[in-house]
Amino acid sequence: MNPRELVPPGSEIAVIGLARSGRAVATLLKKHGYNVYASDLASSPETGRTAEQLRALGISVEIGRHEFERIARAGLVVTSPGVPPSAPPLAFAREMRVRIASEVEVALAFLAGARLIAVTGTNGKTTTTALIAHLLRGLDTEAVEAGNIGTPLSEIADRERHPKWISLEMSSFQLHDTPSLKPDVGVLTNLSPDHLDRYPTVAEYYADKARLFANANGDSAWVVNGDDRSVERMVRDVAGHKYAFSLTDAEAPAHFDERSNQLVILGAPLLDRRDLPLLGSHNIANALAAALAVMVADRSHQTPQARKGIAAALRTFRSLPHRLELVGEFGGVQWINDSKATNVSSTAVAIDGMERPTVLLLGGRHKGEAYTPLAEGLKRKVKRVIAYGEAAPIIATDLRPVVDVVRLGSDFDEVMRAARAAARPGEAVLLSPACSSYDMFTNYEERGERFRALAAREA
Ligand code: UMA
Repeated sequence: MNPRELVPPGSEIAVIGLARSGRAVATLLKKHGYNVYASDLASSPETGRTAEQLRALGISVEIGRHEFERIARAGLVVTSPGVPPSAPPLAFAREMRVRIASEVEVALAFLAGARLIAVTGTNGKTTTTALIAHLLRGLDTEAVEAGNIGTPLSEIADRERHPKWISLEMSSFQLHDTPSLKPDVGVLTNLSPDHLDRYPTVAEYYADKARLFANANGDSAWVVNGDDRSVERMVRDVAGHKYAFSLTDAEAPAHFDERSNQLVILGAPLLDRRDLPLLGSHNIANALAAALAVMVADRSHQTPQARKGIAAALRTFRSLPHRLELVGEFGGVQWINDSKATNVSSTAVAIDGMERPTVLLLGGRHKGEAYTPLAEGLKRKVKRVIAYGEAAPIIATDLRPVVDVVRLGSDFDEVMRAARAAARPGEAVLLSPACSSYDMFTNYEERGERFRALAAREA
C-alpha cells in the first residue's frame, strides 16, 4: 500500500484502540498530514494520558466510546491487535464496507525501502525476532526489532531515519489485517493450539498464521520448522524457497548435530551448543532459525567472515525477560520466571527444559485448552503444582491424577509463600502459568515482575 493511496483526499482515518499500537499509528498518520479520528472504549488514566498527547498533535480523540457514525464515514479503519475482529466497531466498519487495516499494514506503507524478516509461530517467535536483530547488528548492519515483541512498527516508521533491516514479530492478530506483508524472509517457528479465547477453532488460528505466506512467489524465502508436522502441512504448497531447521534431521539446512554438539548451518558447523547462553533445547531451535534466516536474507551474510560475526553474536545473546529467565538462586532454590508462557505448549517446553525437581506455578485466566498434555513432563520433572487464579479448579481436575496439586485462590503473595514452603535446596520454582494473566494482573510482564520481586524478597 502506497502512503498516498491510504485514503481518498479529504477523508478521515479512524484509529480504533489507543494503547501502544493505536497511539503510534495515529501519531504517524497525523505527521503525514492525514485527518485522524482516534478512539478507545476504555477510559482509564492511561488512555486519558494518551488522549491528551494526541490532542496536542491536533488529532480528534474520544475515549470511553467509539462514534459509529464517524467510523462509517471514514476512508479507512486502522485496528490494534488486541481488538478482536468481532468487536462492535470493526463489525460495524465491515458492515458499512469501510476497509480495515492493521497498524502494521499502515506502517509498512511508510517503510518501502526497509528490508524485512518477519517471524511468526506459536512459541519462540519473540526470542527468534530478538536474535535475528542481534545477529544482524553483530554483522555491523543497522537493524531493529519491532511488532508483537513490543515496539509498534509505526514507531519505527515514524523515525527520521529508517533502519536497513527490520526483524518483525507478527502475531496471528496482526497478520489478520496485514495483506501487504511480503517479507524478504519469513520465519515460521512452530504451530500448536493457542488463543482459543479469541478463535472459535484452531483451524481459524492457523489460517491467520498462514497469512504470512499470502504474497509468496517463486523468489520468496521461508525458514520453517522441519520437526513440526503442522508447519510442514501449512507450507507444503507455498511458493518460494523453503529452508528447514531441525533438532534431529541432518539433512536440514540448519540442524543440531548431537554427536558433535554443534549447531550446523548451510553445510558447516557454526557454534558449539555450550557457547549458546540460553536454557532448553527449544532455544537451540530458535538460534538455528535465526541464524538461518539472517544467512538466507543476503548472500553477503554467508561469507566465512559473516559466519564468524553471527557465531560471535550468538555467544553474547542474553535470554529475554519473562522467558525462562533465571531470576536468582536463593537458599539453594532456583527461581525461574517464564511468565510469557501463556499457553499449554509453551509451558510444556519449559517443563521439558527443567534440570531440577520443580515446584510449578500454574494458573491465571483459562484460555480454553486442556492441561492434560502436560502430564508426561509433570511426571518426570515436577514434584508439586500450585494451581491458582480463575483456572485453578480446571487445572486441579485435569492434573490431580498425575501430580500433587495444591489449589489456591487469586492472592499471588500466598502463591509465592506456598512455593517457598514447598521447594527444598537443590530444587527450582518455575512460574510458567499456561494461562493469560488478565484475572490478576494487567499483563504477563506485570505478573513476571511481581514474581521477580517476591522471589528476591522471600529469600
Ligand atoms: N479496544 C477498543 N475497543 C474495542 C476493543 C478494544 O477501544 O472494542 C481498545 C482496548 O481498550 C485497548 C486497545 O483497543 O486500549 C487494544 O490495544 P492492544 O491490546 O492491541 O495493545 P497494544 O499496546 O497496542 O499492544 C499490541 C499487542 N497486544 C496484543 O496483541 C494483545 C502487543 O502484543 C504488541 O507488543 C504491541 O501491540 C506492539 O506491536 C502483546 C501480546 O500479548 C505482547 N501479544 C499476544 C501474544 O504474544 O500472545 C498476541
